[in-house]
Amino acid sequence: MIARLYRLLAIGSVSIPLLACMNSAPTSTEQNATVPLGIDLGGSGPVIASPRAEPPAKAIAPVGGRAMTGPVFTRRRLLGAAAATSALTLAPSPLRSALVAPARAPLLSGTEFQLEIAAAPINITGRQRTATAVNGSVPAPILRWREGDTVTLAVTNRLSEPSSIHWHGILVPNPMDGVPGLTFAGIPPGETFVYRFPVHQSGTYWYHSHSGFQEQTSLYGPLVIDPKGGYAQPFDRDYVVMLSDWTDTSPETIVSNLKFQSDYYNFQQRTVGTFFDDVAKNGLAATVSDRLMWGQMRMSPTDILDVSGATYTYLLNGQPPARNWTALFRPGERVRLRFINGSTMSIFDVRVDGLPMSIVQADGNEVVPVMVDEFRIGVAETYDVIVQPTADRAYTIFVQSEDRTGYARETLAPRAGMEAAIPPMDPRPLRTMTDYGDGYAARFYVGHVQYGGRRRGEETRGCCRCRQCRRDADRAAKPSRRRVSLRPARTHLR
Ligand SMILES: [Cu+2]
Repeated sequence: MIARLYRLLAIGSVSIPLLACMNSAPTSTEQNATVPLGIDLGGSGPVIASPRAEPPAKAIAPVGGRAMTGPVFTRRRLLGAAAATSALTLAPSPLRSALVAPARAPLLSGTEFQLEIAAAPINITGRQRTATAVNGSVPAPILRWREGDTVTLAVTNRLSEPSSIHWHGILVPNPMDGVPGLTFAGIPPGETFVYRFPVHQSGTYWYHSHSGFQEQTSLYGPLVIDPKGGYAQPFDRDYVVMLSDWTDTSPETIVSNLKFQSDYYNFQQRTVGTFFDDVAKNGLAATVSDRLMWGQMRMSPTDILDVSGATYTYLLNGQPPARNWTALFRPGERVRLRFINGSTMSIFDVRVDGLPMSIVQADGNEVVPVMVDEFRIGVAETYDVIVQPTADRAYTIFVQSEDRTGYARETLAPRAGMEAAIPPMDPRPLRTMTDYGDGYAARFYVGHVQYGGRRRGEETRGCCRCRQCRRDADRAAKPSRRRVSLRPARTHLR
């Protein structure tokens, strides 16, 4: 009874995404975003059983340096796909749940858009659940805009509760920002809100609901804006790679459990066994002192992500790993991959097994290209990379959760149906006191759907006043030659 009461109180009336966006951005317009798109703007394809016909989508105009040669999403293809999926809805239910047809998120480009938010059946884990879809699609359609245009988006809410769409990272007039209770009143059930604003920027971004838990239930989509002056880095193919996390558990239950017990979903706690392992390795005194220090801080070195792969299925363009979403290339082509982390609260390490990546854009901003083997992407961030596979073989795009409890993957291949080996996951990390010194602040803003927030007046370095943390804070305050790279905490150069 008390637990239930607490749960009701804990969920409260505050939109979780709203908290996250407010925490991470000082203004109503967020500056860190993610979105994909591309030549074959290969979207994603979830397992939605009953998509609706979309508003007409125009063929994608070529973008980037050289002419693009990949498939283009035309109205005819779109209608064909819609017809095929409509047929699916008529199938008997066993067939329906067995079919996990790799649909693709539709690509919508131009200046006028009609988006309809509605509940839709989805099946990621083998069990039918209800997602919050846009135009019947999960992820929501890829929107492709052009810098300098003025876009008009009529968003109709077919849910039984208020909804909204927030354009993450887009510089818009305040009333167009889409944050209920802050910049507008939200979209009541059955009503349409028309967003209209000039597009002053270019890059990869995304959009999502800012109401309740609709983002966790799949209301997120890629947003790609082509630059007026063309791309600085040429590429032949362009793909959106939207990352997300799905759970059959209701988001209300997850938040309630986490508020009740912050390590509710941590199934990797240290045990008596690891205590004796550490004694054998480090000695009794050091191990006891280590345990006392963590205990004093009421923290845990295994506290990596609040919710892990035990609860989440990690999706890439709406597809679980088994579905193997595939992006095509011809050997020698330059392939732009627009990574967007549209997950609720998962941090990922991304690599293309066997290929170096050139990072050319971060959160919609062009950067001097940086070659990396792997990069870390936090919630709501976007990174554009260019890879150039020269061999006639398949490559796995491998996306591990930070705590190594699960992964999403995609295949980059010269022909459909090919598959590359899936690498083993890296060893599970353990937090150290130093990580908390640097990472603690990040942890509290990074969750896009975060249930807390950095406490006011709290220092950004040093999680407490213990000796170790004060030492870390002192060290961090001094300039260090190691802190030179653009994003030292995220870009891992091997
Ligand atoms: Cu956002």
